[in-house]
Amino acid sequence: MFLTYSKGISGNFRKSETEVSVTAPQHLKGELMQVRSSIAATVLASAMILPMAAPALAAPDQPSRSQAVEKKDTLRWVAPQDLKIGTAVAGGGHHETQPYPAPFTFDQEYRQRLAAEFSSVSPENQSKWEFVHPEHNTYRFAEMDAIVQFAQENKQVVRGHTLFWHSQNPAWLEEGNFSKDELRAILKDHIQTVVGRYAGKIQQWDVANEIFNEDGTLRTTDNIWIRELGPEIIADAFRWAHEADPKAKLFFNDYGVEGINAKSNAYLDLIPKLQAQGVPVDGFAIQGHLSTRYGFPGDLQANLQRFDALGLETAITEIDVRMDVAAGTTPTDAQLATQASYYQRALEACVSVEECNSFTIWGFTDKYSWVPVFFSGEGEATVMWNDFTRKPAYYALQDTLEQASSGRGNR
Ligand code: 9MR
Repeated sequence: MFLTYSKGISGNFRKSETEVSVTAPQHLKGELMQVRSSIAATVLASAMILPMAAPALAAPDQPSRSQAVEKKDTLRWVAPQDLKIGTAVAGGGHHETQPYPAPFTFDQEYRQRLAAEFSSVSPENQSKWEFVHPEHNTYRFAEMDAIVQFAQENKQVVRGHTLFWHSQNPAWLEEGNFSKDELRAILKDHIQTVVGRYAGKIQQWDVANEIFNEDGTLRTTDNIWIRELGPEIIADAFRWAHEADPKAKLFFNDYGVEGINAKSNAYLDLIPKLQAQGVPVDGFAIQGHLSTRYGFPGDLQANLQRFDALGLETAITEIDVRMDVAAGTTPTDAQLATQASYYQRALEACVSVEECNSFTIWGFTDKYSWVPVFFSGEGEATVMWNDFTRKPAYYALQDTLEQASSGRGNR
């Protein structure tokens, strides 16, 4: 299922490099080979004033007023109440020879920022098949349970990710030679077990992830469910999820659908057809993995708008903006400004669309980011440096949220 490639890890911040070997998931096959990662050896003191422990907050969407002095500078504080501002919770990924960090379990500053800055959290890998269902009859819920509990304690919503995907499936499933009936039963059991466990505690589920190819055709070869059970199984996945948690909003989620193109057109075509059959689809989510190598997708807002016009919720679910950074160098001011403008324009697009209610960044600090592990020569894709200090991109988001709050009202 995985291919092997090599990468270098700098033991100190963009200094020495050591070649090691890691595996890349199927869905990134062919995309990435030589990669480089920079990880700060030490965490510097934060410039922000924050409480020592992740607090239990008083209001459903914002920190309590009594902590206003410390908190009102954060993203969730300045965001409009009807817009969730989220992040992936790092952990559980494919960094086999560089054990993927799970900072949520040990990094207190990470946890404090996670609580203080965000009103929505997404398990980066901890609710994917491979992680949560490692053996046929074994579920592994501890990590996801902890994230959901943390979210509840900090008045955050959770985006579940994901139930129906071609990647990060366990070997027992992909190589199991199951009959069609068995596969169908396995999928139903998985969806109802996982969604049912967290019923009432998940705001949005990415039910189906990345089901289309770039040309708008269904992934009929690499998606085991579509290949073995036919496209009709997509509707069943949504139905089973809805049965297990009628309150959760159920989404399609994909990358490469930021603009109006063959892939996003395919979703625009599919979703109304499913809805006409009574299939409970609530939303369309755009991941937003961007690179400054390419222009900003200027039709993002128009694209979101046409899904909104169908009566769907929309969301940006995984945005990051990577840039070219040679080993031993730091991004230039111009690079940082370009990155900031991409984040800002994406957020502006979302806030301009009525039912775009959730904007999630795929990790908030370069200290824990999937990007340099997967993209050779690119990195620095998040809004905070390794030491949690804020980049121009952070302030661009903060300013945009502040403006959106006055525009959308309801503070
Ligand atoms: O960030 C995730 C990383 O830790 C994993 O190793 C990787 C493996 O596929 O998946 C990353 O998250 C992906 C997300 O689940 C779906 N959209 C693309 C994301 C980046 O690959």
